[in-house]
Amino acid sequence: MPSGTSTIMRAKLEKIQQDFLNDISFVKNEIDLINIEKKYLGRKQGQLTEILRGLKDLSVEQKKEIGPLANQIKQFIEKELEIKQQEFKNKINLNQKDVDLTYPIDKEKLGHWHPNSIVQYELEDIFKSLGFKILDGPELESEFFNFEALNIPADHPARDMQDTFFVDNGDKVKNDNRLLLRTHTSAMQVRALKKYGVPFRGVFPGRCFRYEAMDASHENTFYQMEGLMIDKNISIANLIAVMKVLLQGIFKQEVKIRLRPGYFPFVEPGFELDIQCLICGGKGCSVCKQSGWLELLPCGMVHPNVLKHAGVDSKKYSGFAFGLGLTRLVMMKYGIDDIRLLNSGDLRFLKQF
Ligand code: FA5
Repeated sequence: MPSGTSTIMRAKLEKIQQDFLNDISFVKNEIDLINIEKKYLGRKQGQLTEILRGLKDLSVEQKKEIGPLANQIKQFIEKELEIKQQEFKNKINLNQKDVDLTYPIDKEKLGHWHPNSIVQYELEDIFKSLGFKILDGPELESEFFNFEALNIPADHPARDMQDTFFVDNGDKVKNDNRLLLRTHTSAMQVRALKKYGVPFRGVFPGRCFRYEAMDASHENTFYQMEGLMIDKNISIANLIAVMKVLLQGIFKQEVKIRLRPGYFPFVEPGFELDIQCLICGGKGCSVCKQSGWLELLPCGMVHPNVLKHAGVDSKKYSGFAFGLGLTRLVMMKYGIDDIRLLNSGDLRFLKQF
């Protein structure tokens, strides 16, 4: 065979590789793939097969030079074909068996926050900006933290105002303390002070329970958000300032409020902060019991006996606490005229938020 033969064959092999790379870049389906395989590796007319077949006519020297190159290109083509084949298989699995990627998403079915949570998180943001901690507390609470630590001993008539569900836990638990479903988030006051000490500012949102007759504004399960601020020289002026920031932040409109004396054994003095009913505009309806006003934010200056239970020196420190009716606030903010809708789980109602 003439000496220029190996140069020509080398050029042919390089062209085959180039053409193959070009062809494979346009492959769209498995049929294209089969045709390419035939074109280069087909037994009868495959371009590379013909070269390999011709190797036998070369001299030993030429075989040594062209043989390995031809085999290398053959392996390269086989490998590329295999990779492409696997890609097609994966695509078929994904489209036909597992998931239809083209199926339109039904936006209606996406979940969202419950209105209680929306308002709770808005409030938390307001209080965080005022430097308050956000704390969670137990719903199954001890009689001590729910009543005694709050200056409400066992025989105190104030217990009648917050009848609740006691848990039957057999014998009396540690410290003669029964467990109950907490009636208010005030149960967190002494817990928080014992844990963090003073000065302290924090809010405690959470679920409360009471054994009582249900109507448009009373549930047996509802949410409150307690607030507590203890420091040196805290007065009623600080309490009123914080209440104003809270109400403006949440309603984003002027709301009429009234402050009147209120009795709670754990504050002295104590107040009831009412807002004018936003359902009827103050005219009177079933939500405000025809009075035009709704009890929303009882509050007051923390009683020295509560501070004593928390190990805080009431001669040096004072402060205020409030117990916001979170569920009632949600009703006012969204114009909901029956509290029972909020726990109903009725999607026709919940989807509106
Ligand atoms: C208390 O629970 C006191 N712990 C509040 C407090 C805290 C006073 C700190 C002083 C200092 P009261 O029982 O009034 O107070 O409840 C507070 C608020 O929770 C009410 O104004 C009302 O908005 C809401 N609330 C009370 N009972 C129910 C109920 N059954 N259903 C829905 N909301 C209720």
